[in-house]
Amino acid sequence: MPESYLPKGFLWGFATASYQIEGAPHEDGRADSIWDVHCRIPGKIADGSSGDVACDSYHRTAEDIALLKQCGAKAYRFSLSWSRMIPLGGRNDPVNEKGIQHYVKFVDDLHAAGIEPMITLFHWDLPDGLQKRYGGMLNKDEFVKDFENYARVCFMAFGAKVKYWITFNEPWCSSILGFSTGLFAPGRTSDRSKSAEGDSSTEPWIAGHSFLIAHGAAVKAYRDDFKAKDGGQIGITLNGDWTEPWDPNDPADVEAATRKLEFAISWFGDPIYFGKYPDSMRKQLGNRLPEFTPEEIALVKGSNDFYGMNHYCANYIKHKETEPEPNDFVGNLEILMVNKAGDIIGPETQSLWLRPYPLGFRKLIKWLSDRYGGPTFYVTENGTSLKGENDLPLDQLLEDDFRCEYFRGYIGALADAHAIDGVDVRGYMAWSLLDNFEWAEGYETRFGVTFVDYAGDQKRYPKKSAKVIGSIFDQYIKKE
Ligand code: GCO
Repeated sequence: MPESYLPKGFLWGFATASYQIEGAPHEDGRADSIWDVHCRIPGKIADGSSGDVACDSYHRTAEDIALLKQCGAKAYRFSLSWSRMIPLGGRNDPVNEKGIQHYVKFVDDLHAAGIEPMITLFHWDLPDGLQKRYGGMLNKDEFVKDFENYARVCFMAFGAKVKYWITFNEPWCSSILGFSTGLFAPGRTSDRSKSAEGDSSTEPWIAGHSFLIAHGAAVKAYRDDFKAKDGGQIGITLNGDWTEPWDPNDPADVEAATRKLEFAISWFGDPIYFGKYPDSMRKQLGNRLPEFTPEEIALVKGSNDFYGMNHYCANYIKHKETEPEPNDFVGNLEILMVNKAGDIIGPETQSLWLRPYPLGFRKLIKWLSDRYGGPTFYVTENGTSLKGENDLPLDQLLEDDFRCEYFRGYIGALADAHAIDGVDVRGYMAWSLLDNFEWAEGYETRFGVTFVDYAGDQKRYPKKSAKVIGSIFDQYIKKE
């Protein structure tokens, strides 16, 4: 037994997202989401692919549950496709009974297998109807009402069967990648070579504000009308990488490293825990960052039963001497893989942005715990791609030692954060159960503990990591 440990009853399992795994885009009444539309625009997805088939999980729920069981998973975090539940998305649009029944059965099947469901309401796939009707997240008032209505439909459909609810997954990604760089749906940006529409200097901040208010409204709905009888908890999932100063002896780099965390995480975390945006953001963005009304503060402040944390990697941060560009969204700084002393933050993976650095996980969760007064954490995603994995022959690909090491390092770091630093963490969902549609990178980047043979009828083959991860948790989780 290692010195560090995770608490008794620790909930571990895997995470996925509807558009990345389900396929069946037009079955049983589902309508387009903004991702269906985005994938049809030439040049948006690296390999020209889409989520049309993906892992075909819509038809293979039994197989996926069998994989979870085989790994020993205690929980499964998945997202609902809003376009299956309410195909056109809005509060006056019809609810799709077939879509609801699909997920209700899935939740029942998970329970029958002894696996706890954790539901994400929104993992980026907004019904396209709402994008077309009023600009989606850019129209706060409409979006908030429609999201609250959708959330209520879900709370009602699942009742006490679901104890863990996540409103939004990574609103940073939806806001910045969807409305600043334009890499993700709906693909809006000031860069006219990429999109005919968009204003990167204002839209991401407007979208982010809408997410916060919609989160607050859904949480209020749950607390007012469902929590007492259904007994669940609700929170938001925020992503963020750890930051180290490029030159630890330069106070400007040290400050920039913190500012990067504030722009990436506290943008959402501070309103939820303190009722305001970080000063560093207000200073740089001025009135491009929306103001909260007193009613909005009342909705948003205190709106997390738990903190859902997605975390993958770390970077070195170097301050900039120049004035911030109007489209800057990181806090006027450079993000680097190598520091002043020439140290590399971590080994390469298939994802340009992802360099593993397990100690950064411990440092970040401690930083968050200190800043936000010791909330309960559920790690809702953590995992890695492997450089060149997709090019390997199957037998080698299944021996994913790099991924096993990643999980050993990161889960060990989490156990240190709990046992030594006193962080209250109660669960961990690895990303991901399956190789799947990796957004703008298509199918070339794999994150699964299960290989999915896209050329061979979506057949699933567990990798070594699928077998190893349970033994790592066994080592760390206290038995009594
Ligand atoms: C994320 C996403 C996942 C990604 C994963 C790997 O929430 O960023 O939830 O959808 O696939 O992060 O890039």
